[in-house]
Amino acid sequence: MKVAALFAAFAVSANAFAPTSSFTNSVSLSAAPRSASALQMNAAERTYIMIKPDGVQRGIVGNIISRFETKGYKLVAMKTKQASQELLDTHYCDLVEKPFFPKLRDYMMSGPVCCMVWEGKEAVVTGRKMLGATNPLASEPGTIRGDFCIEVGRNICHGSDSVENANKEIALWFEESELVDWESHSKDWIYE
Ligand code: RTP
Ligand code: MG
Repeated sequence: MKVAALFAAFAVSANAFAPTSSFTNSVSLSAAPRSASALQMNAAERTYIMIKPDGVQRGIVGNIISRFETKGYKLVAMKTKQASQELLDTHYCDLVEKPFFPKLRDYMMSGPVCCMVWEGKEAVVTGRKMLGATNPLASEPGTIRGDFCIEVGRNICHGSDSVENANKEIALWFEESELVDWESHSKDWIYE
């Protein structure tokens, strides 16, 4: 009997130190302005991040992955790929009429790209902040472009600019079966 009581007491105290379940508890314990489903949707937001051929050639892939990992985002898919002209025409469909587009397409086809899907709360807008401004000379130090490049035509990494475009780009570059739905063991240490 004494052993059982001791075990029960230990279970209660151990529970006090355990991280709480992220989404359900944060919604029920606080007067959060968003609904549980909105919070869950937000935490599952996905962005398409693509390291361009210069980033791959210069060996910056690991550093960029590390930034997204250590921020707390979850890697849902990753692969290297040689982009085709058709794929790039679709991906940059809003830029095909721009005078710089032929150069952009040649640059993007000059070697393999590294395609990734990262998931987490506000992944799209935060991914863009982590990338920095399109022109690397205008990018803040500490951002990917601010730290690693100089020219707009060699700006090493792409990031989706809206949730809508992220979903389109993910569907363009990945098969549905390549997106892995998994639960991070760190989630309760990243989200309250
Ligand atoms: P990205 O799509 O690659 O993430 O870049 P972004 O949103 O910051 O910029 P966007 O306007 O979408 O331009 C796409 C890429 O085209 C090249 N660019 N060159 N020469 C130029 O004036 C010029 N402007 C844009 C850059 O590589 C830019 O990232
Ligand atoms: Mg863009």
